[in-house]
Amino acid sequence: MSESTPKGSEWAEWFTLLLSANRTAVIASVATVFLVPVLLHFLITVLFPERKHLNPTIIALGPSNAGKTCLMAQIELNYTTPTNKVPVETRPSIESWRAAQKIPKEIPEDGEHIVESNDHAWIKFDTLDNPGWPEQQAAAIRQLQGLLEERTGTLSGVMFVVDSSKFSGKDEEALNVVDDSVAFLYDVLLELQRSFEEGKRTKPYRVLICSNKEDLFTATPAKKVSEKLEKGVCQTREDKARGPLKAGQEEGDEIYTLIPGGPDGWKWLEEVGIDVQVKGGNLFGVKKGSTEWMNWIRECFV
Ligand SMILES: Nc1nc2c(ncn2[C@@H]2O[C@H](COP(=O)(O)OP(=O)(O)OP(=O)(O)O)[C@@H](O)[C@H]2O)c(=O)[nH]1
Ligand SMILES: [Mg+2]
Repeated sequence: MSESTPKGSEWAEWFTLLLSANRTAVIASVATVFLVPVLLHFLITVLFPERKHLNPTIIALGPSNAGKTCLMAQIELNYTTPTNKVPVETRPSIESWRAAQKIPKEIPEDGEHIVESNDHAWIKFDTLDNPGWPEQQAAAIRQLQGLLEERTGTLSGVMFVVDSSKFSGKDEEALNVVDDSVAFLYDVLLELQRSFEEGKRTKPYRVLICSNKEDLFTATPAKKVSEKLEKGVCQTREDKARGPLKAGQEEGDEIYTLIPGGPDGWKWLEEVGIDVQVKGGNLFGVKKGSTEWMNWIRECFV
């Protein structure tokens, strides 16, 4: 034992001092009692920063008026309310909206609903709905980036909702909707590719393109919507690669774009960990059709 180490008798003296009615000892003891928990709390919060969103999350993205809010509002109600009473409501989306949701582990036949008694029969998750106006899309992308920054597993899937009734129109409004859908989808896929390439995840990111509003007679079949979007995304990649330089970029700078490939039914994106599926459906109309979307959500949690 070194010279400076207190011997047994010295320890006893210290101990006696701490228990004595000495003023310094009382102050030291009180300070220790109050300061140690504060210091411990400080150390723990610095060493293990709190995660903001612990729940697995499905994020809803896509252009305005596509039906994201209606879809997010209806997920849980599909199974907890008799089908003929499920309200399909929307509200103006001004900012992101996080909601706790649940769907049954076993998807019931179309038209049935489940009674909420057995807690183990449900998959619980959050949805994060985002407004889709062009000026709000950057904020929506930031929400996606936030989820990608969390520890692996927080982002369970991306539901990219589009309005299929606008995909065959030749008028300016319809053309704008398609262009807007393509541009937004490109940005979403680019973020997922970046995250995968940075090694933030080994499992593929799941993306479901919900080709909504199939109840309308002007609706384009989901396969055609998919082809149009994929062709547009590939075209956007080419345009970005040789497009005008952005602020901070210089001639010769490499521009980060989606990987080459396609269109081939979105398979080219598998290489960068993105699994894209496209399914048609509708939230309104006599025969409501969101079963396939619900099945896709369920598969996100297998
Ligand atoms: N016919 C039909 N209309 C639908 C369907 N789904 C949604 N709508 C209507 O589409 C409009 C837009 O729905 P929202 O859910 O608010 O759209 P959103 O994507 O959330 O739009 P933003 O919040 O502006 O980005 C509403 O008037 C809905 O009633 C559908 O399946 N069929
Ligand atoms: Mg909305």
